[in-house]
Amino acid sequence: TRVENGLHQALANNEFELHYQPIVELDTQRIQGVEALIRWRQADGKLLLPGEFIEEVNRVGLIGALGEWVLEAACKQLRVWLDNDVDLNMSINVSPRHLRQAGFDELVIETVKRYQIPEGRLMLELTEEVFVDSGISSLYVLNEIRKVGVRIAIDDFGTGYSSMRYLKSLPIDRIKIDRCFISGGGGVHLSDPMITQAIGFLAEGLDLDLVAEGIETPEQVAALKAQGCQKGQGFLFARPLPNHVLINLLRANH
Ligand code: G
Ligand code: G
Ligand code: MN
Ligand code: NA
Repeated sequence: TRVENGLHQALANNEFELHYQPIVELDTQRIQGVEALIRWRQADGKLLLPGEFIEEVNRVGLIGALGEWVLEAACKQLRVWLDNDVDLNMSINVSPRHLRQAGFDELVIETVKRYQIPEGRLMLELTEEVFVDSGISSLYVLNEIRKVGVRIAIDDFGTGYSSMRYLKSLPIDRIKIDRCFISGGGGVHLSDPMITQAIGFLAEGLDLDLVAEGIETPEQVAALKAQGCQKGQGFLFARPLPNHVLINLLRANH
């Protein structure tokens, strides 16, 4: 198809880029990490967001190739940051379909070793569907990846088939509360304070790191802090930024 050709060319021509959205400590606003989000810079300069092409990439069977590009680009950037004393953790989004492909664990382990990524610096964000019904083999893959110090987050938590039964035994390090419970209603207050509180209890009881997504107002920060949530991400702090803008922001912040 036309899209398929376009994607192959885009990969060959390096038309993809990663932007980085800060993840901050709510108490101090210190930036402790970033989430990498892919963009497609087309030949005419137009920037496409993942919502405009990820589904198509999946459909034409190129999600593995794209996921491999993202992993490589993220680890390369992380290595540059670490070599320049930029103290950041990196989270990347992984498509469930890519995770299920044979060799995904070897790919991650090989890449992390080649860039000498220290333990705890790289995190993979996966949506709940991965954990609910993808079975034993995905769990094996996640365990192998964790052995080399790569962490695992459940993304968009609360919107999928959150299974309390599996949560306890799964190889997970972090829960990311979906932004619909934070700013989904459009008001200045938390959209769903009861739900954020409940997820907070769950994270604390299971000893999981917790990040609130989609924070847009100071009122939401105050309410989350009062509930014990210590990390957040959202337009209030920063949008996804190209590397040079992120670096300037870090300089201004420290
Ligand atoms: O800004 P935003 O439009 O960047 O991201 C929209 C969605 O696209 C998010 O749900 C995110 O999980 C997904 N996404 C962003 N970057 C990547 C990526 O590198 N790989 C995959 N598989 N999904 C991504
Ligand atoms: O599904 P995932 O969590 O990976 O999605 C990240 C997406 O959320 C990106 O498209 C990013 O641009 C968007 N996003 C990040 N912060 C905010 C926010 O504060 N408000 C809104 N509406 N979207 C946000
Ligand atoms: Mn994400
Ligand atoms: Na999310």
